[in-house]
Amino acid sequence: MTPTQGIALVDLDEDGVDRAFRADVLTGLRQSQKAVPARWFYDDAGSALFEEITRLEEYYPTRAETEILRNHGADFRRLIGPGRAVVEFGSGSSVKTPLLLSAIEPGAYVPLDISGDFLRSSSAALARKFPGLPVHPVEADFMREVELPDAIAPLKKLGFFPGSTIGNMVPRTAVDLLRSMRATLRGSRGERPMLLIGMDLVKDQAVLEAAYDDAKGVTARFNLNLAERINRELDGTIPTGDLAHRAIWNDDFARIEMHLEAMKDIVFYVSGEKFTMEKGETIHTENSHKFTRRSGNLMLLAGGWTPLQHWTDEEGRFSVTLAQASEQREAP
Ligand code: AVI
Repeated sequence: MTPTQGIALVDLDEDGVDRAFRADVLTGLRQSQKAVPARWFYDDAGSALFEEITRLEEYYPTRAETEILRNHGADFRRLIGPGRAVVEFGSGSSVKTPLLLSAIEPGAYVPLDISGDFLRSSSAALARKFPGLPVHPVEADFMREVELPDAIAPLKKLGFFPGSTIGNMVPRTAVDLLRSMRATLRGSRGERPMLLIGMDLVKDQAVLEAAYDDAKGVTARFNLNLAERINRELDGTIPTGDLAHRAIWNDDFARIEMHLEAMKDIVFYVSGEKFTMEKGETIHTENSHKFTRRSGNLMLLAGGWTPLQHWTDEEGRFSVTLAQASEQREAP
């Protein structure tokens, strides 16, 4: 894979339409189980709605992970040690990132994000909070191997991937990402990078379904915003009033699935192409996988990372795992 850095990440056509968005939507809507990749949730409206979700009573993951980061700073300091370059996959949260950085005395902070604007504003805020800490934002798609700035080449690396965003990927993609993170973080002198990763845990189905179908309807608006975005950006005519938000626990795959379900037979157009949905048919918009300590460990191992330590919040709802890049060959 070619490392990415500083390339144009959003490819717009002559009408200003994001080509990758259109391709993903049209391909997804042509399938027998209609599906649109969850990464397209996050336009400005979707990102603001996600922020609102993180503050909802029912949505425990953000609070539970913050509790872990707040309570285990001394462990992180002991196991990770000072002087590492913290490479965050995503722009960083104003609460979680400072908790980690103030616990471990890092040598540098490198946020990686595909969205340049958000990356620059969150990096500037962080640099103000930690004067003296070198901050090197990199605009890149972290799903692929990324070339890190030369300035941090001498430092050992710690990858930071909070939020259980790994759970939004199907296992094959999650393992591909873990492998490319390993390639991004590996040092030239063969030192083994570390990774601190958040994973949401399997729990009572009612708690999970409520977290993805809250009483105020914010998650429903977040889900429907995807259809509205298709209408706004791709000349869509989806009758969003005829779609209902669904959050369903899939026990075989240990994941919450979000869907948009047609409440009656509908016909609509996207970028000039005609689509139909029968009453009860859905567009699958998101998977949010939940883990156990063992299933999380297995996924890390499959991606080339050896788990070292695992923490949960007091109620055992969410986990943070510290892992280290596995030796190339492990017996047996
Ligand atoms: C970003 N991601 C980890 C969230 C999750 O919990 O899967 C996205 C989300 N979807 C609905 N609510 C929150």
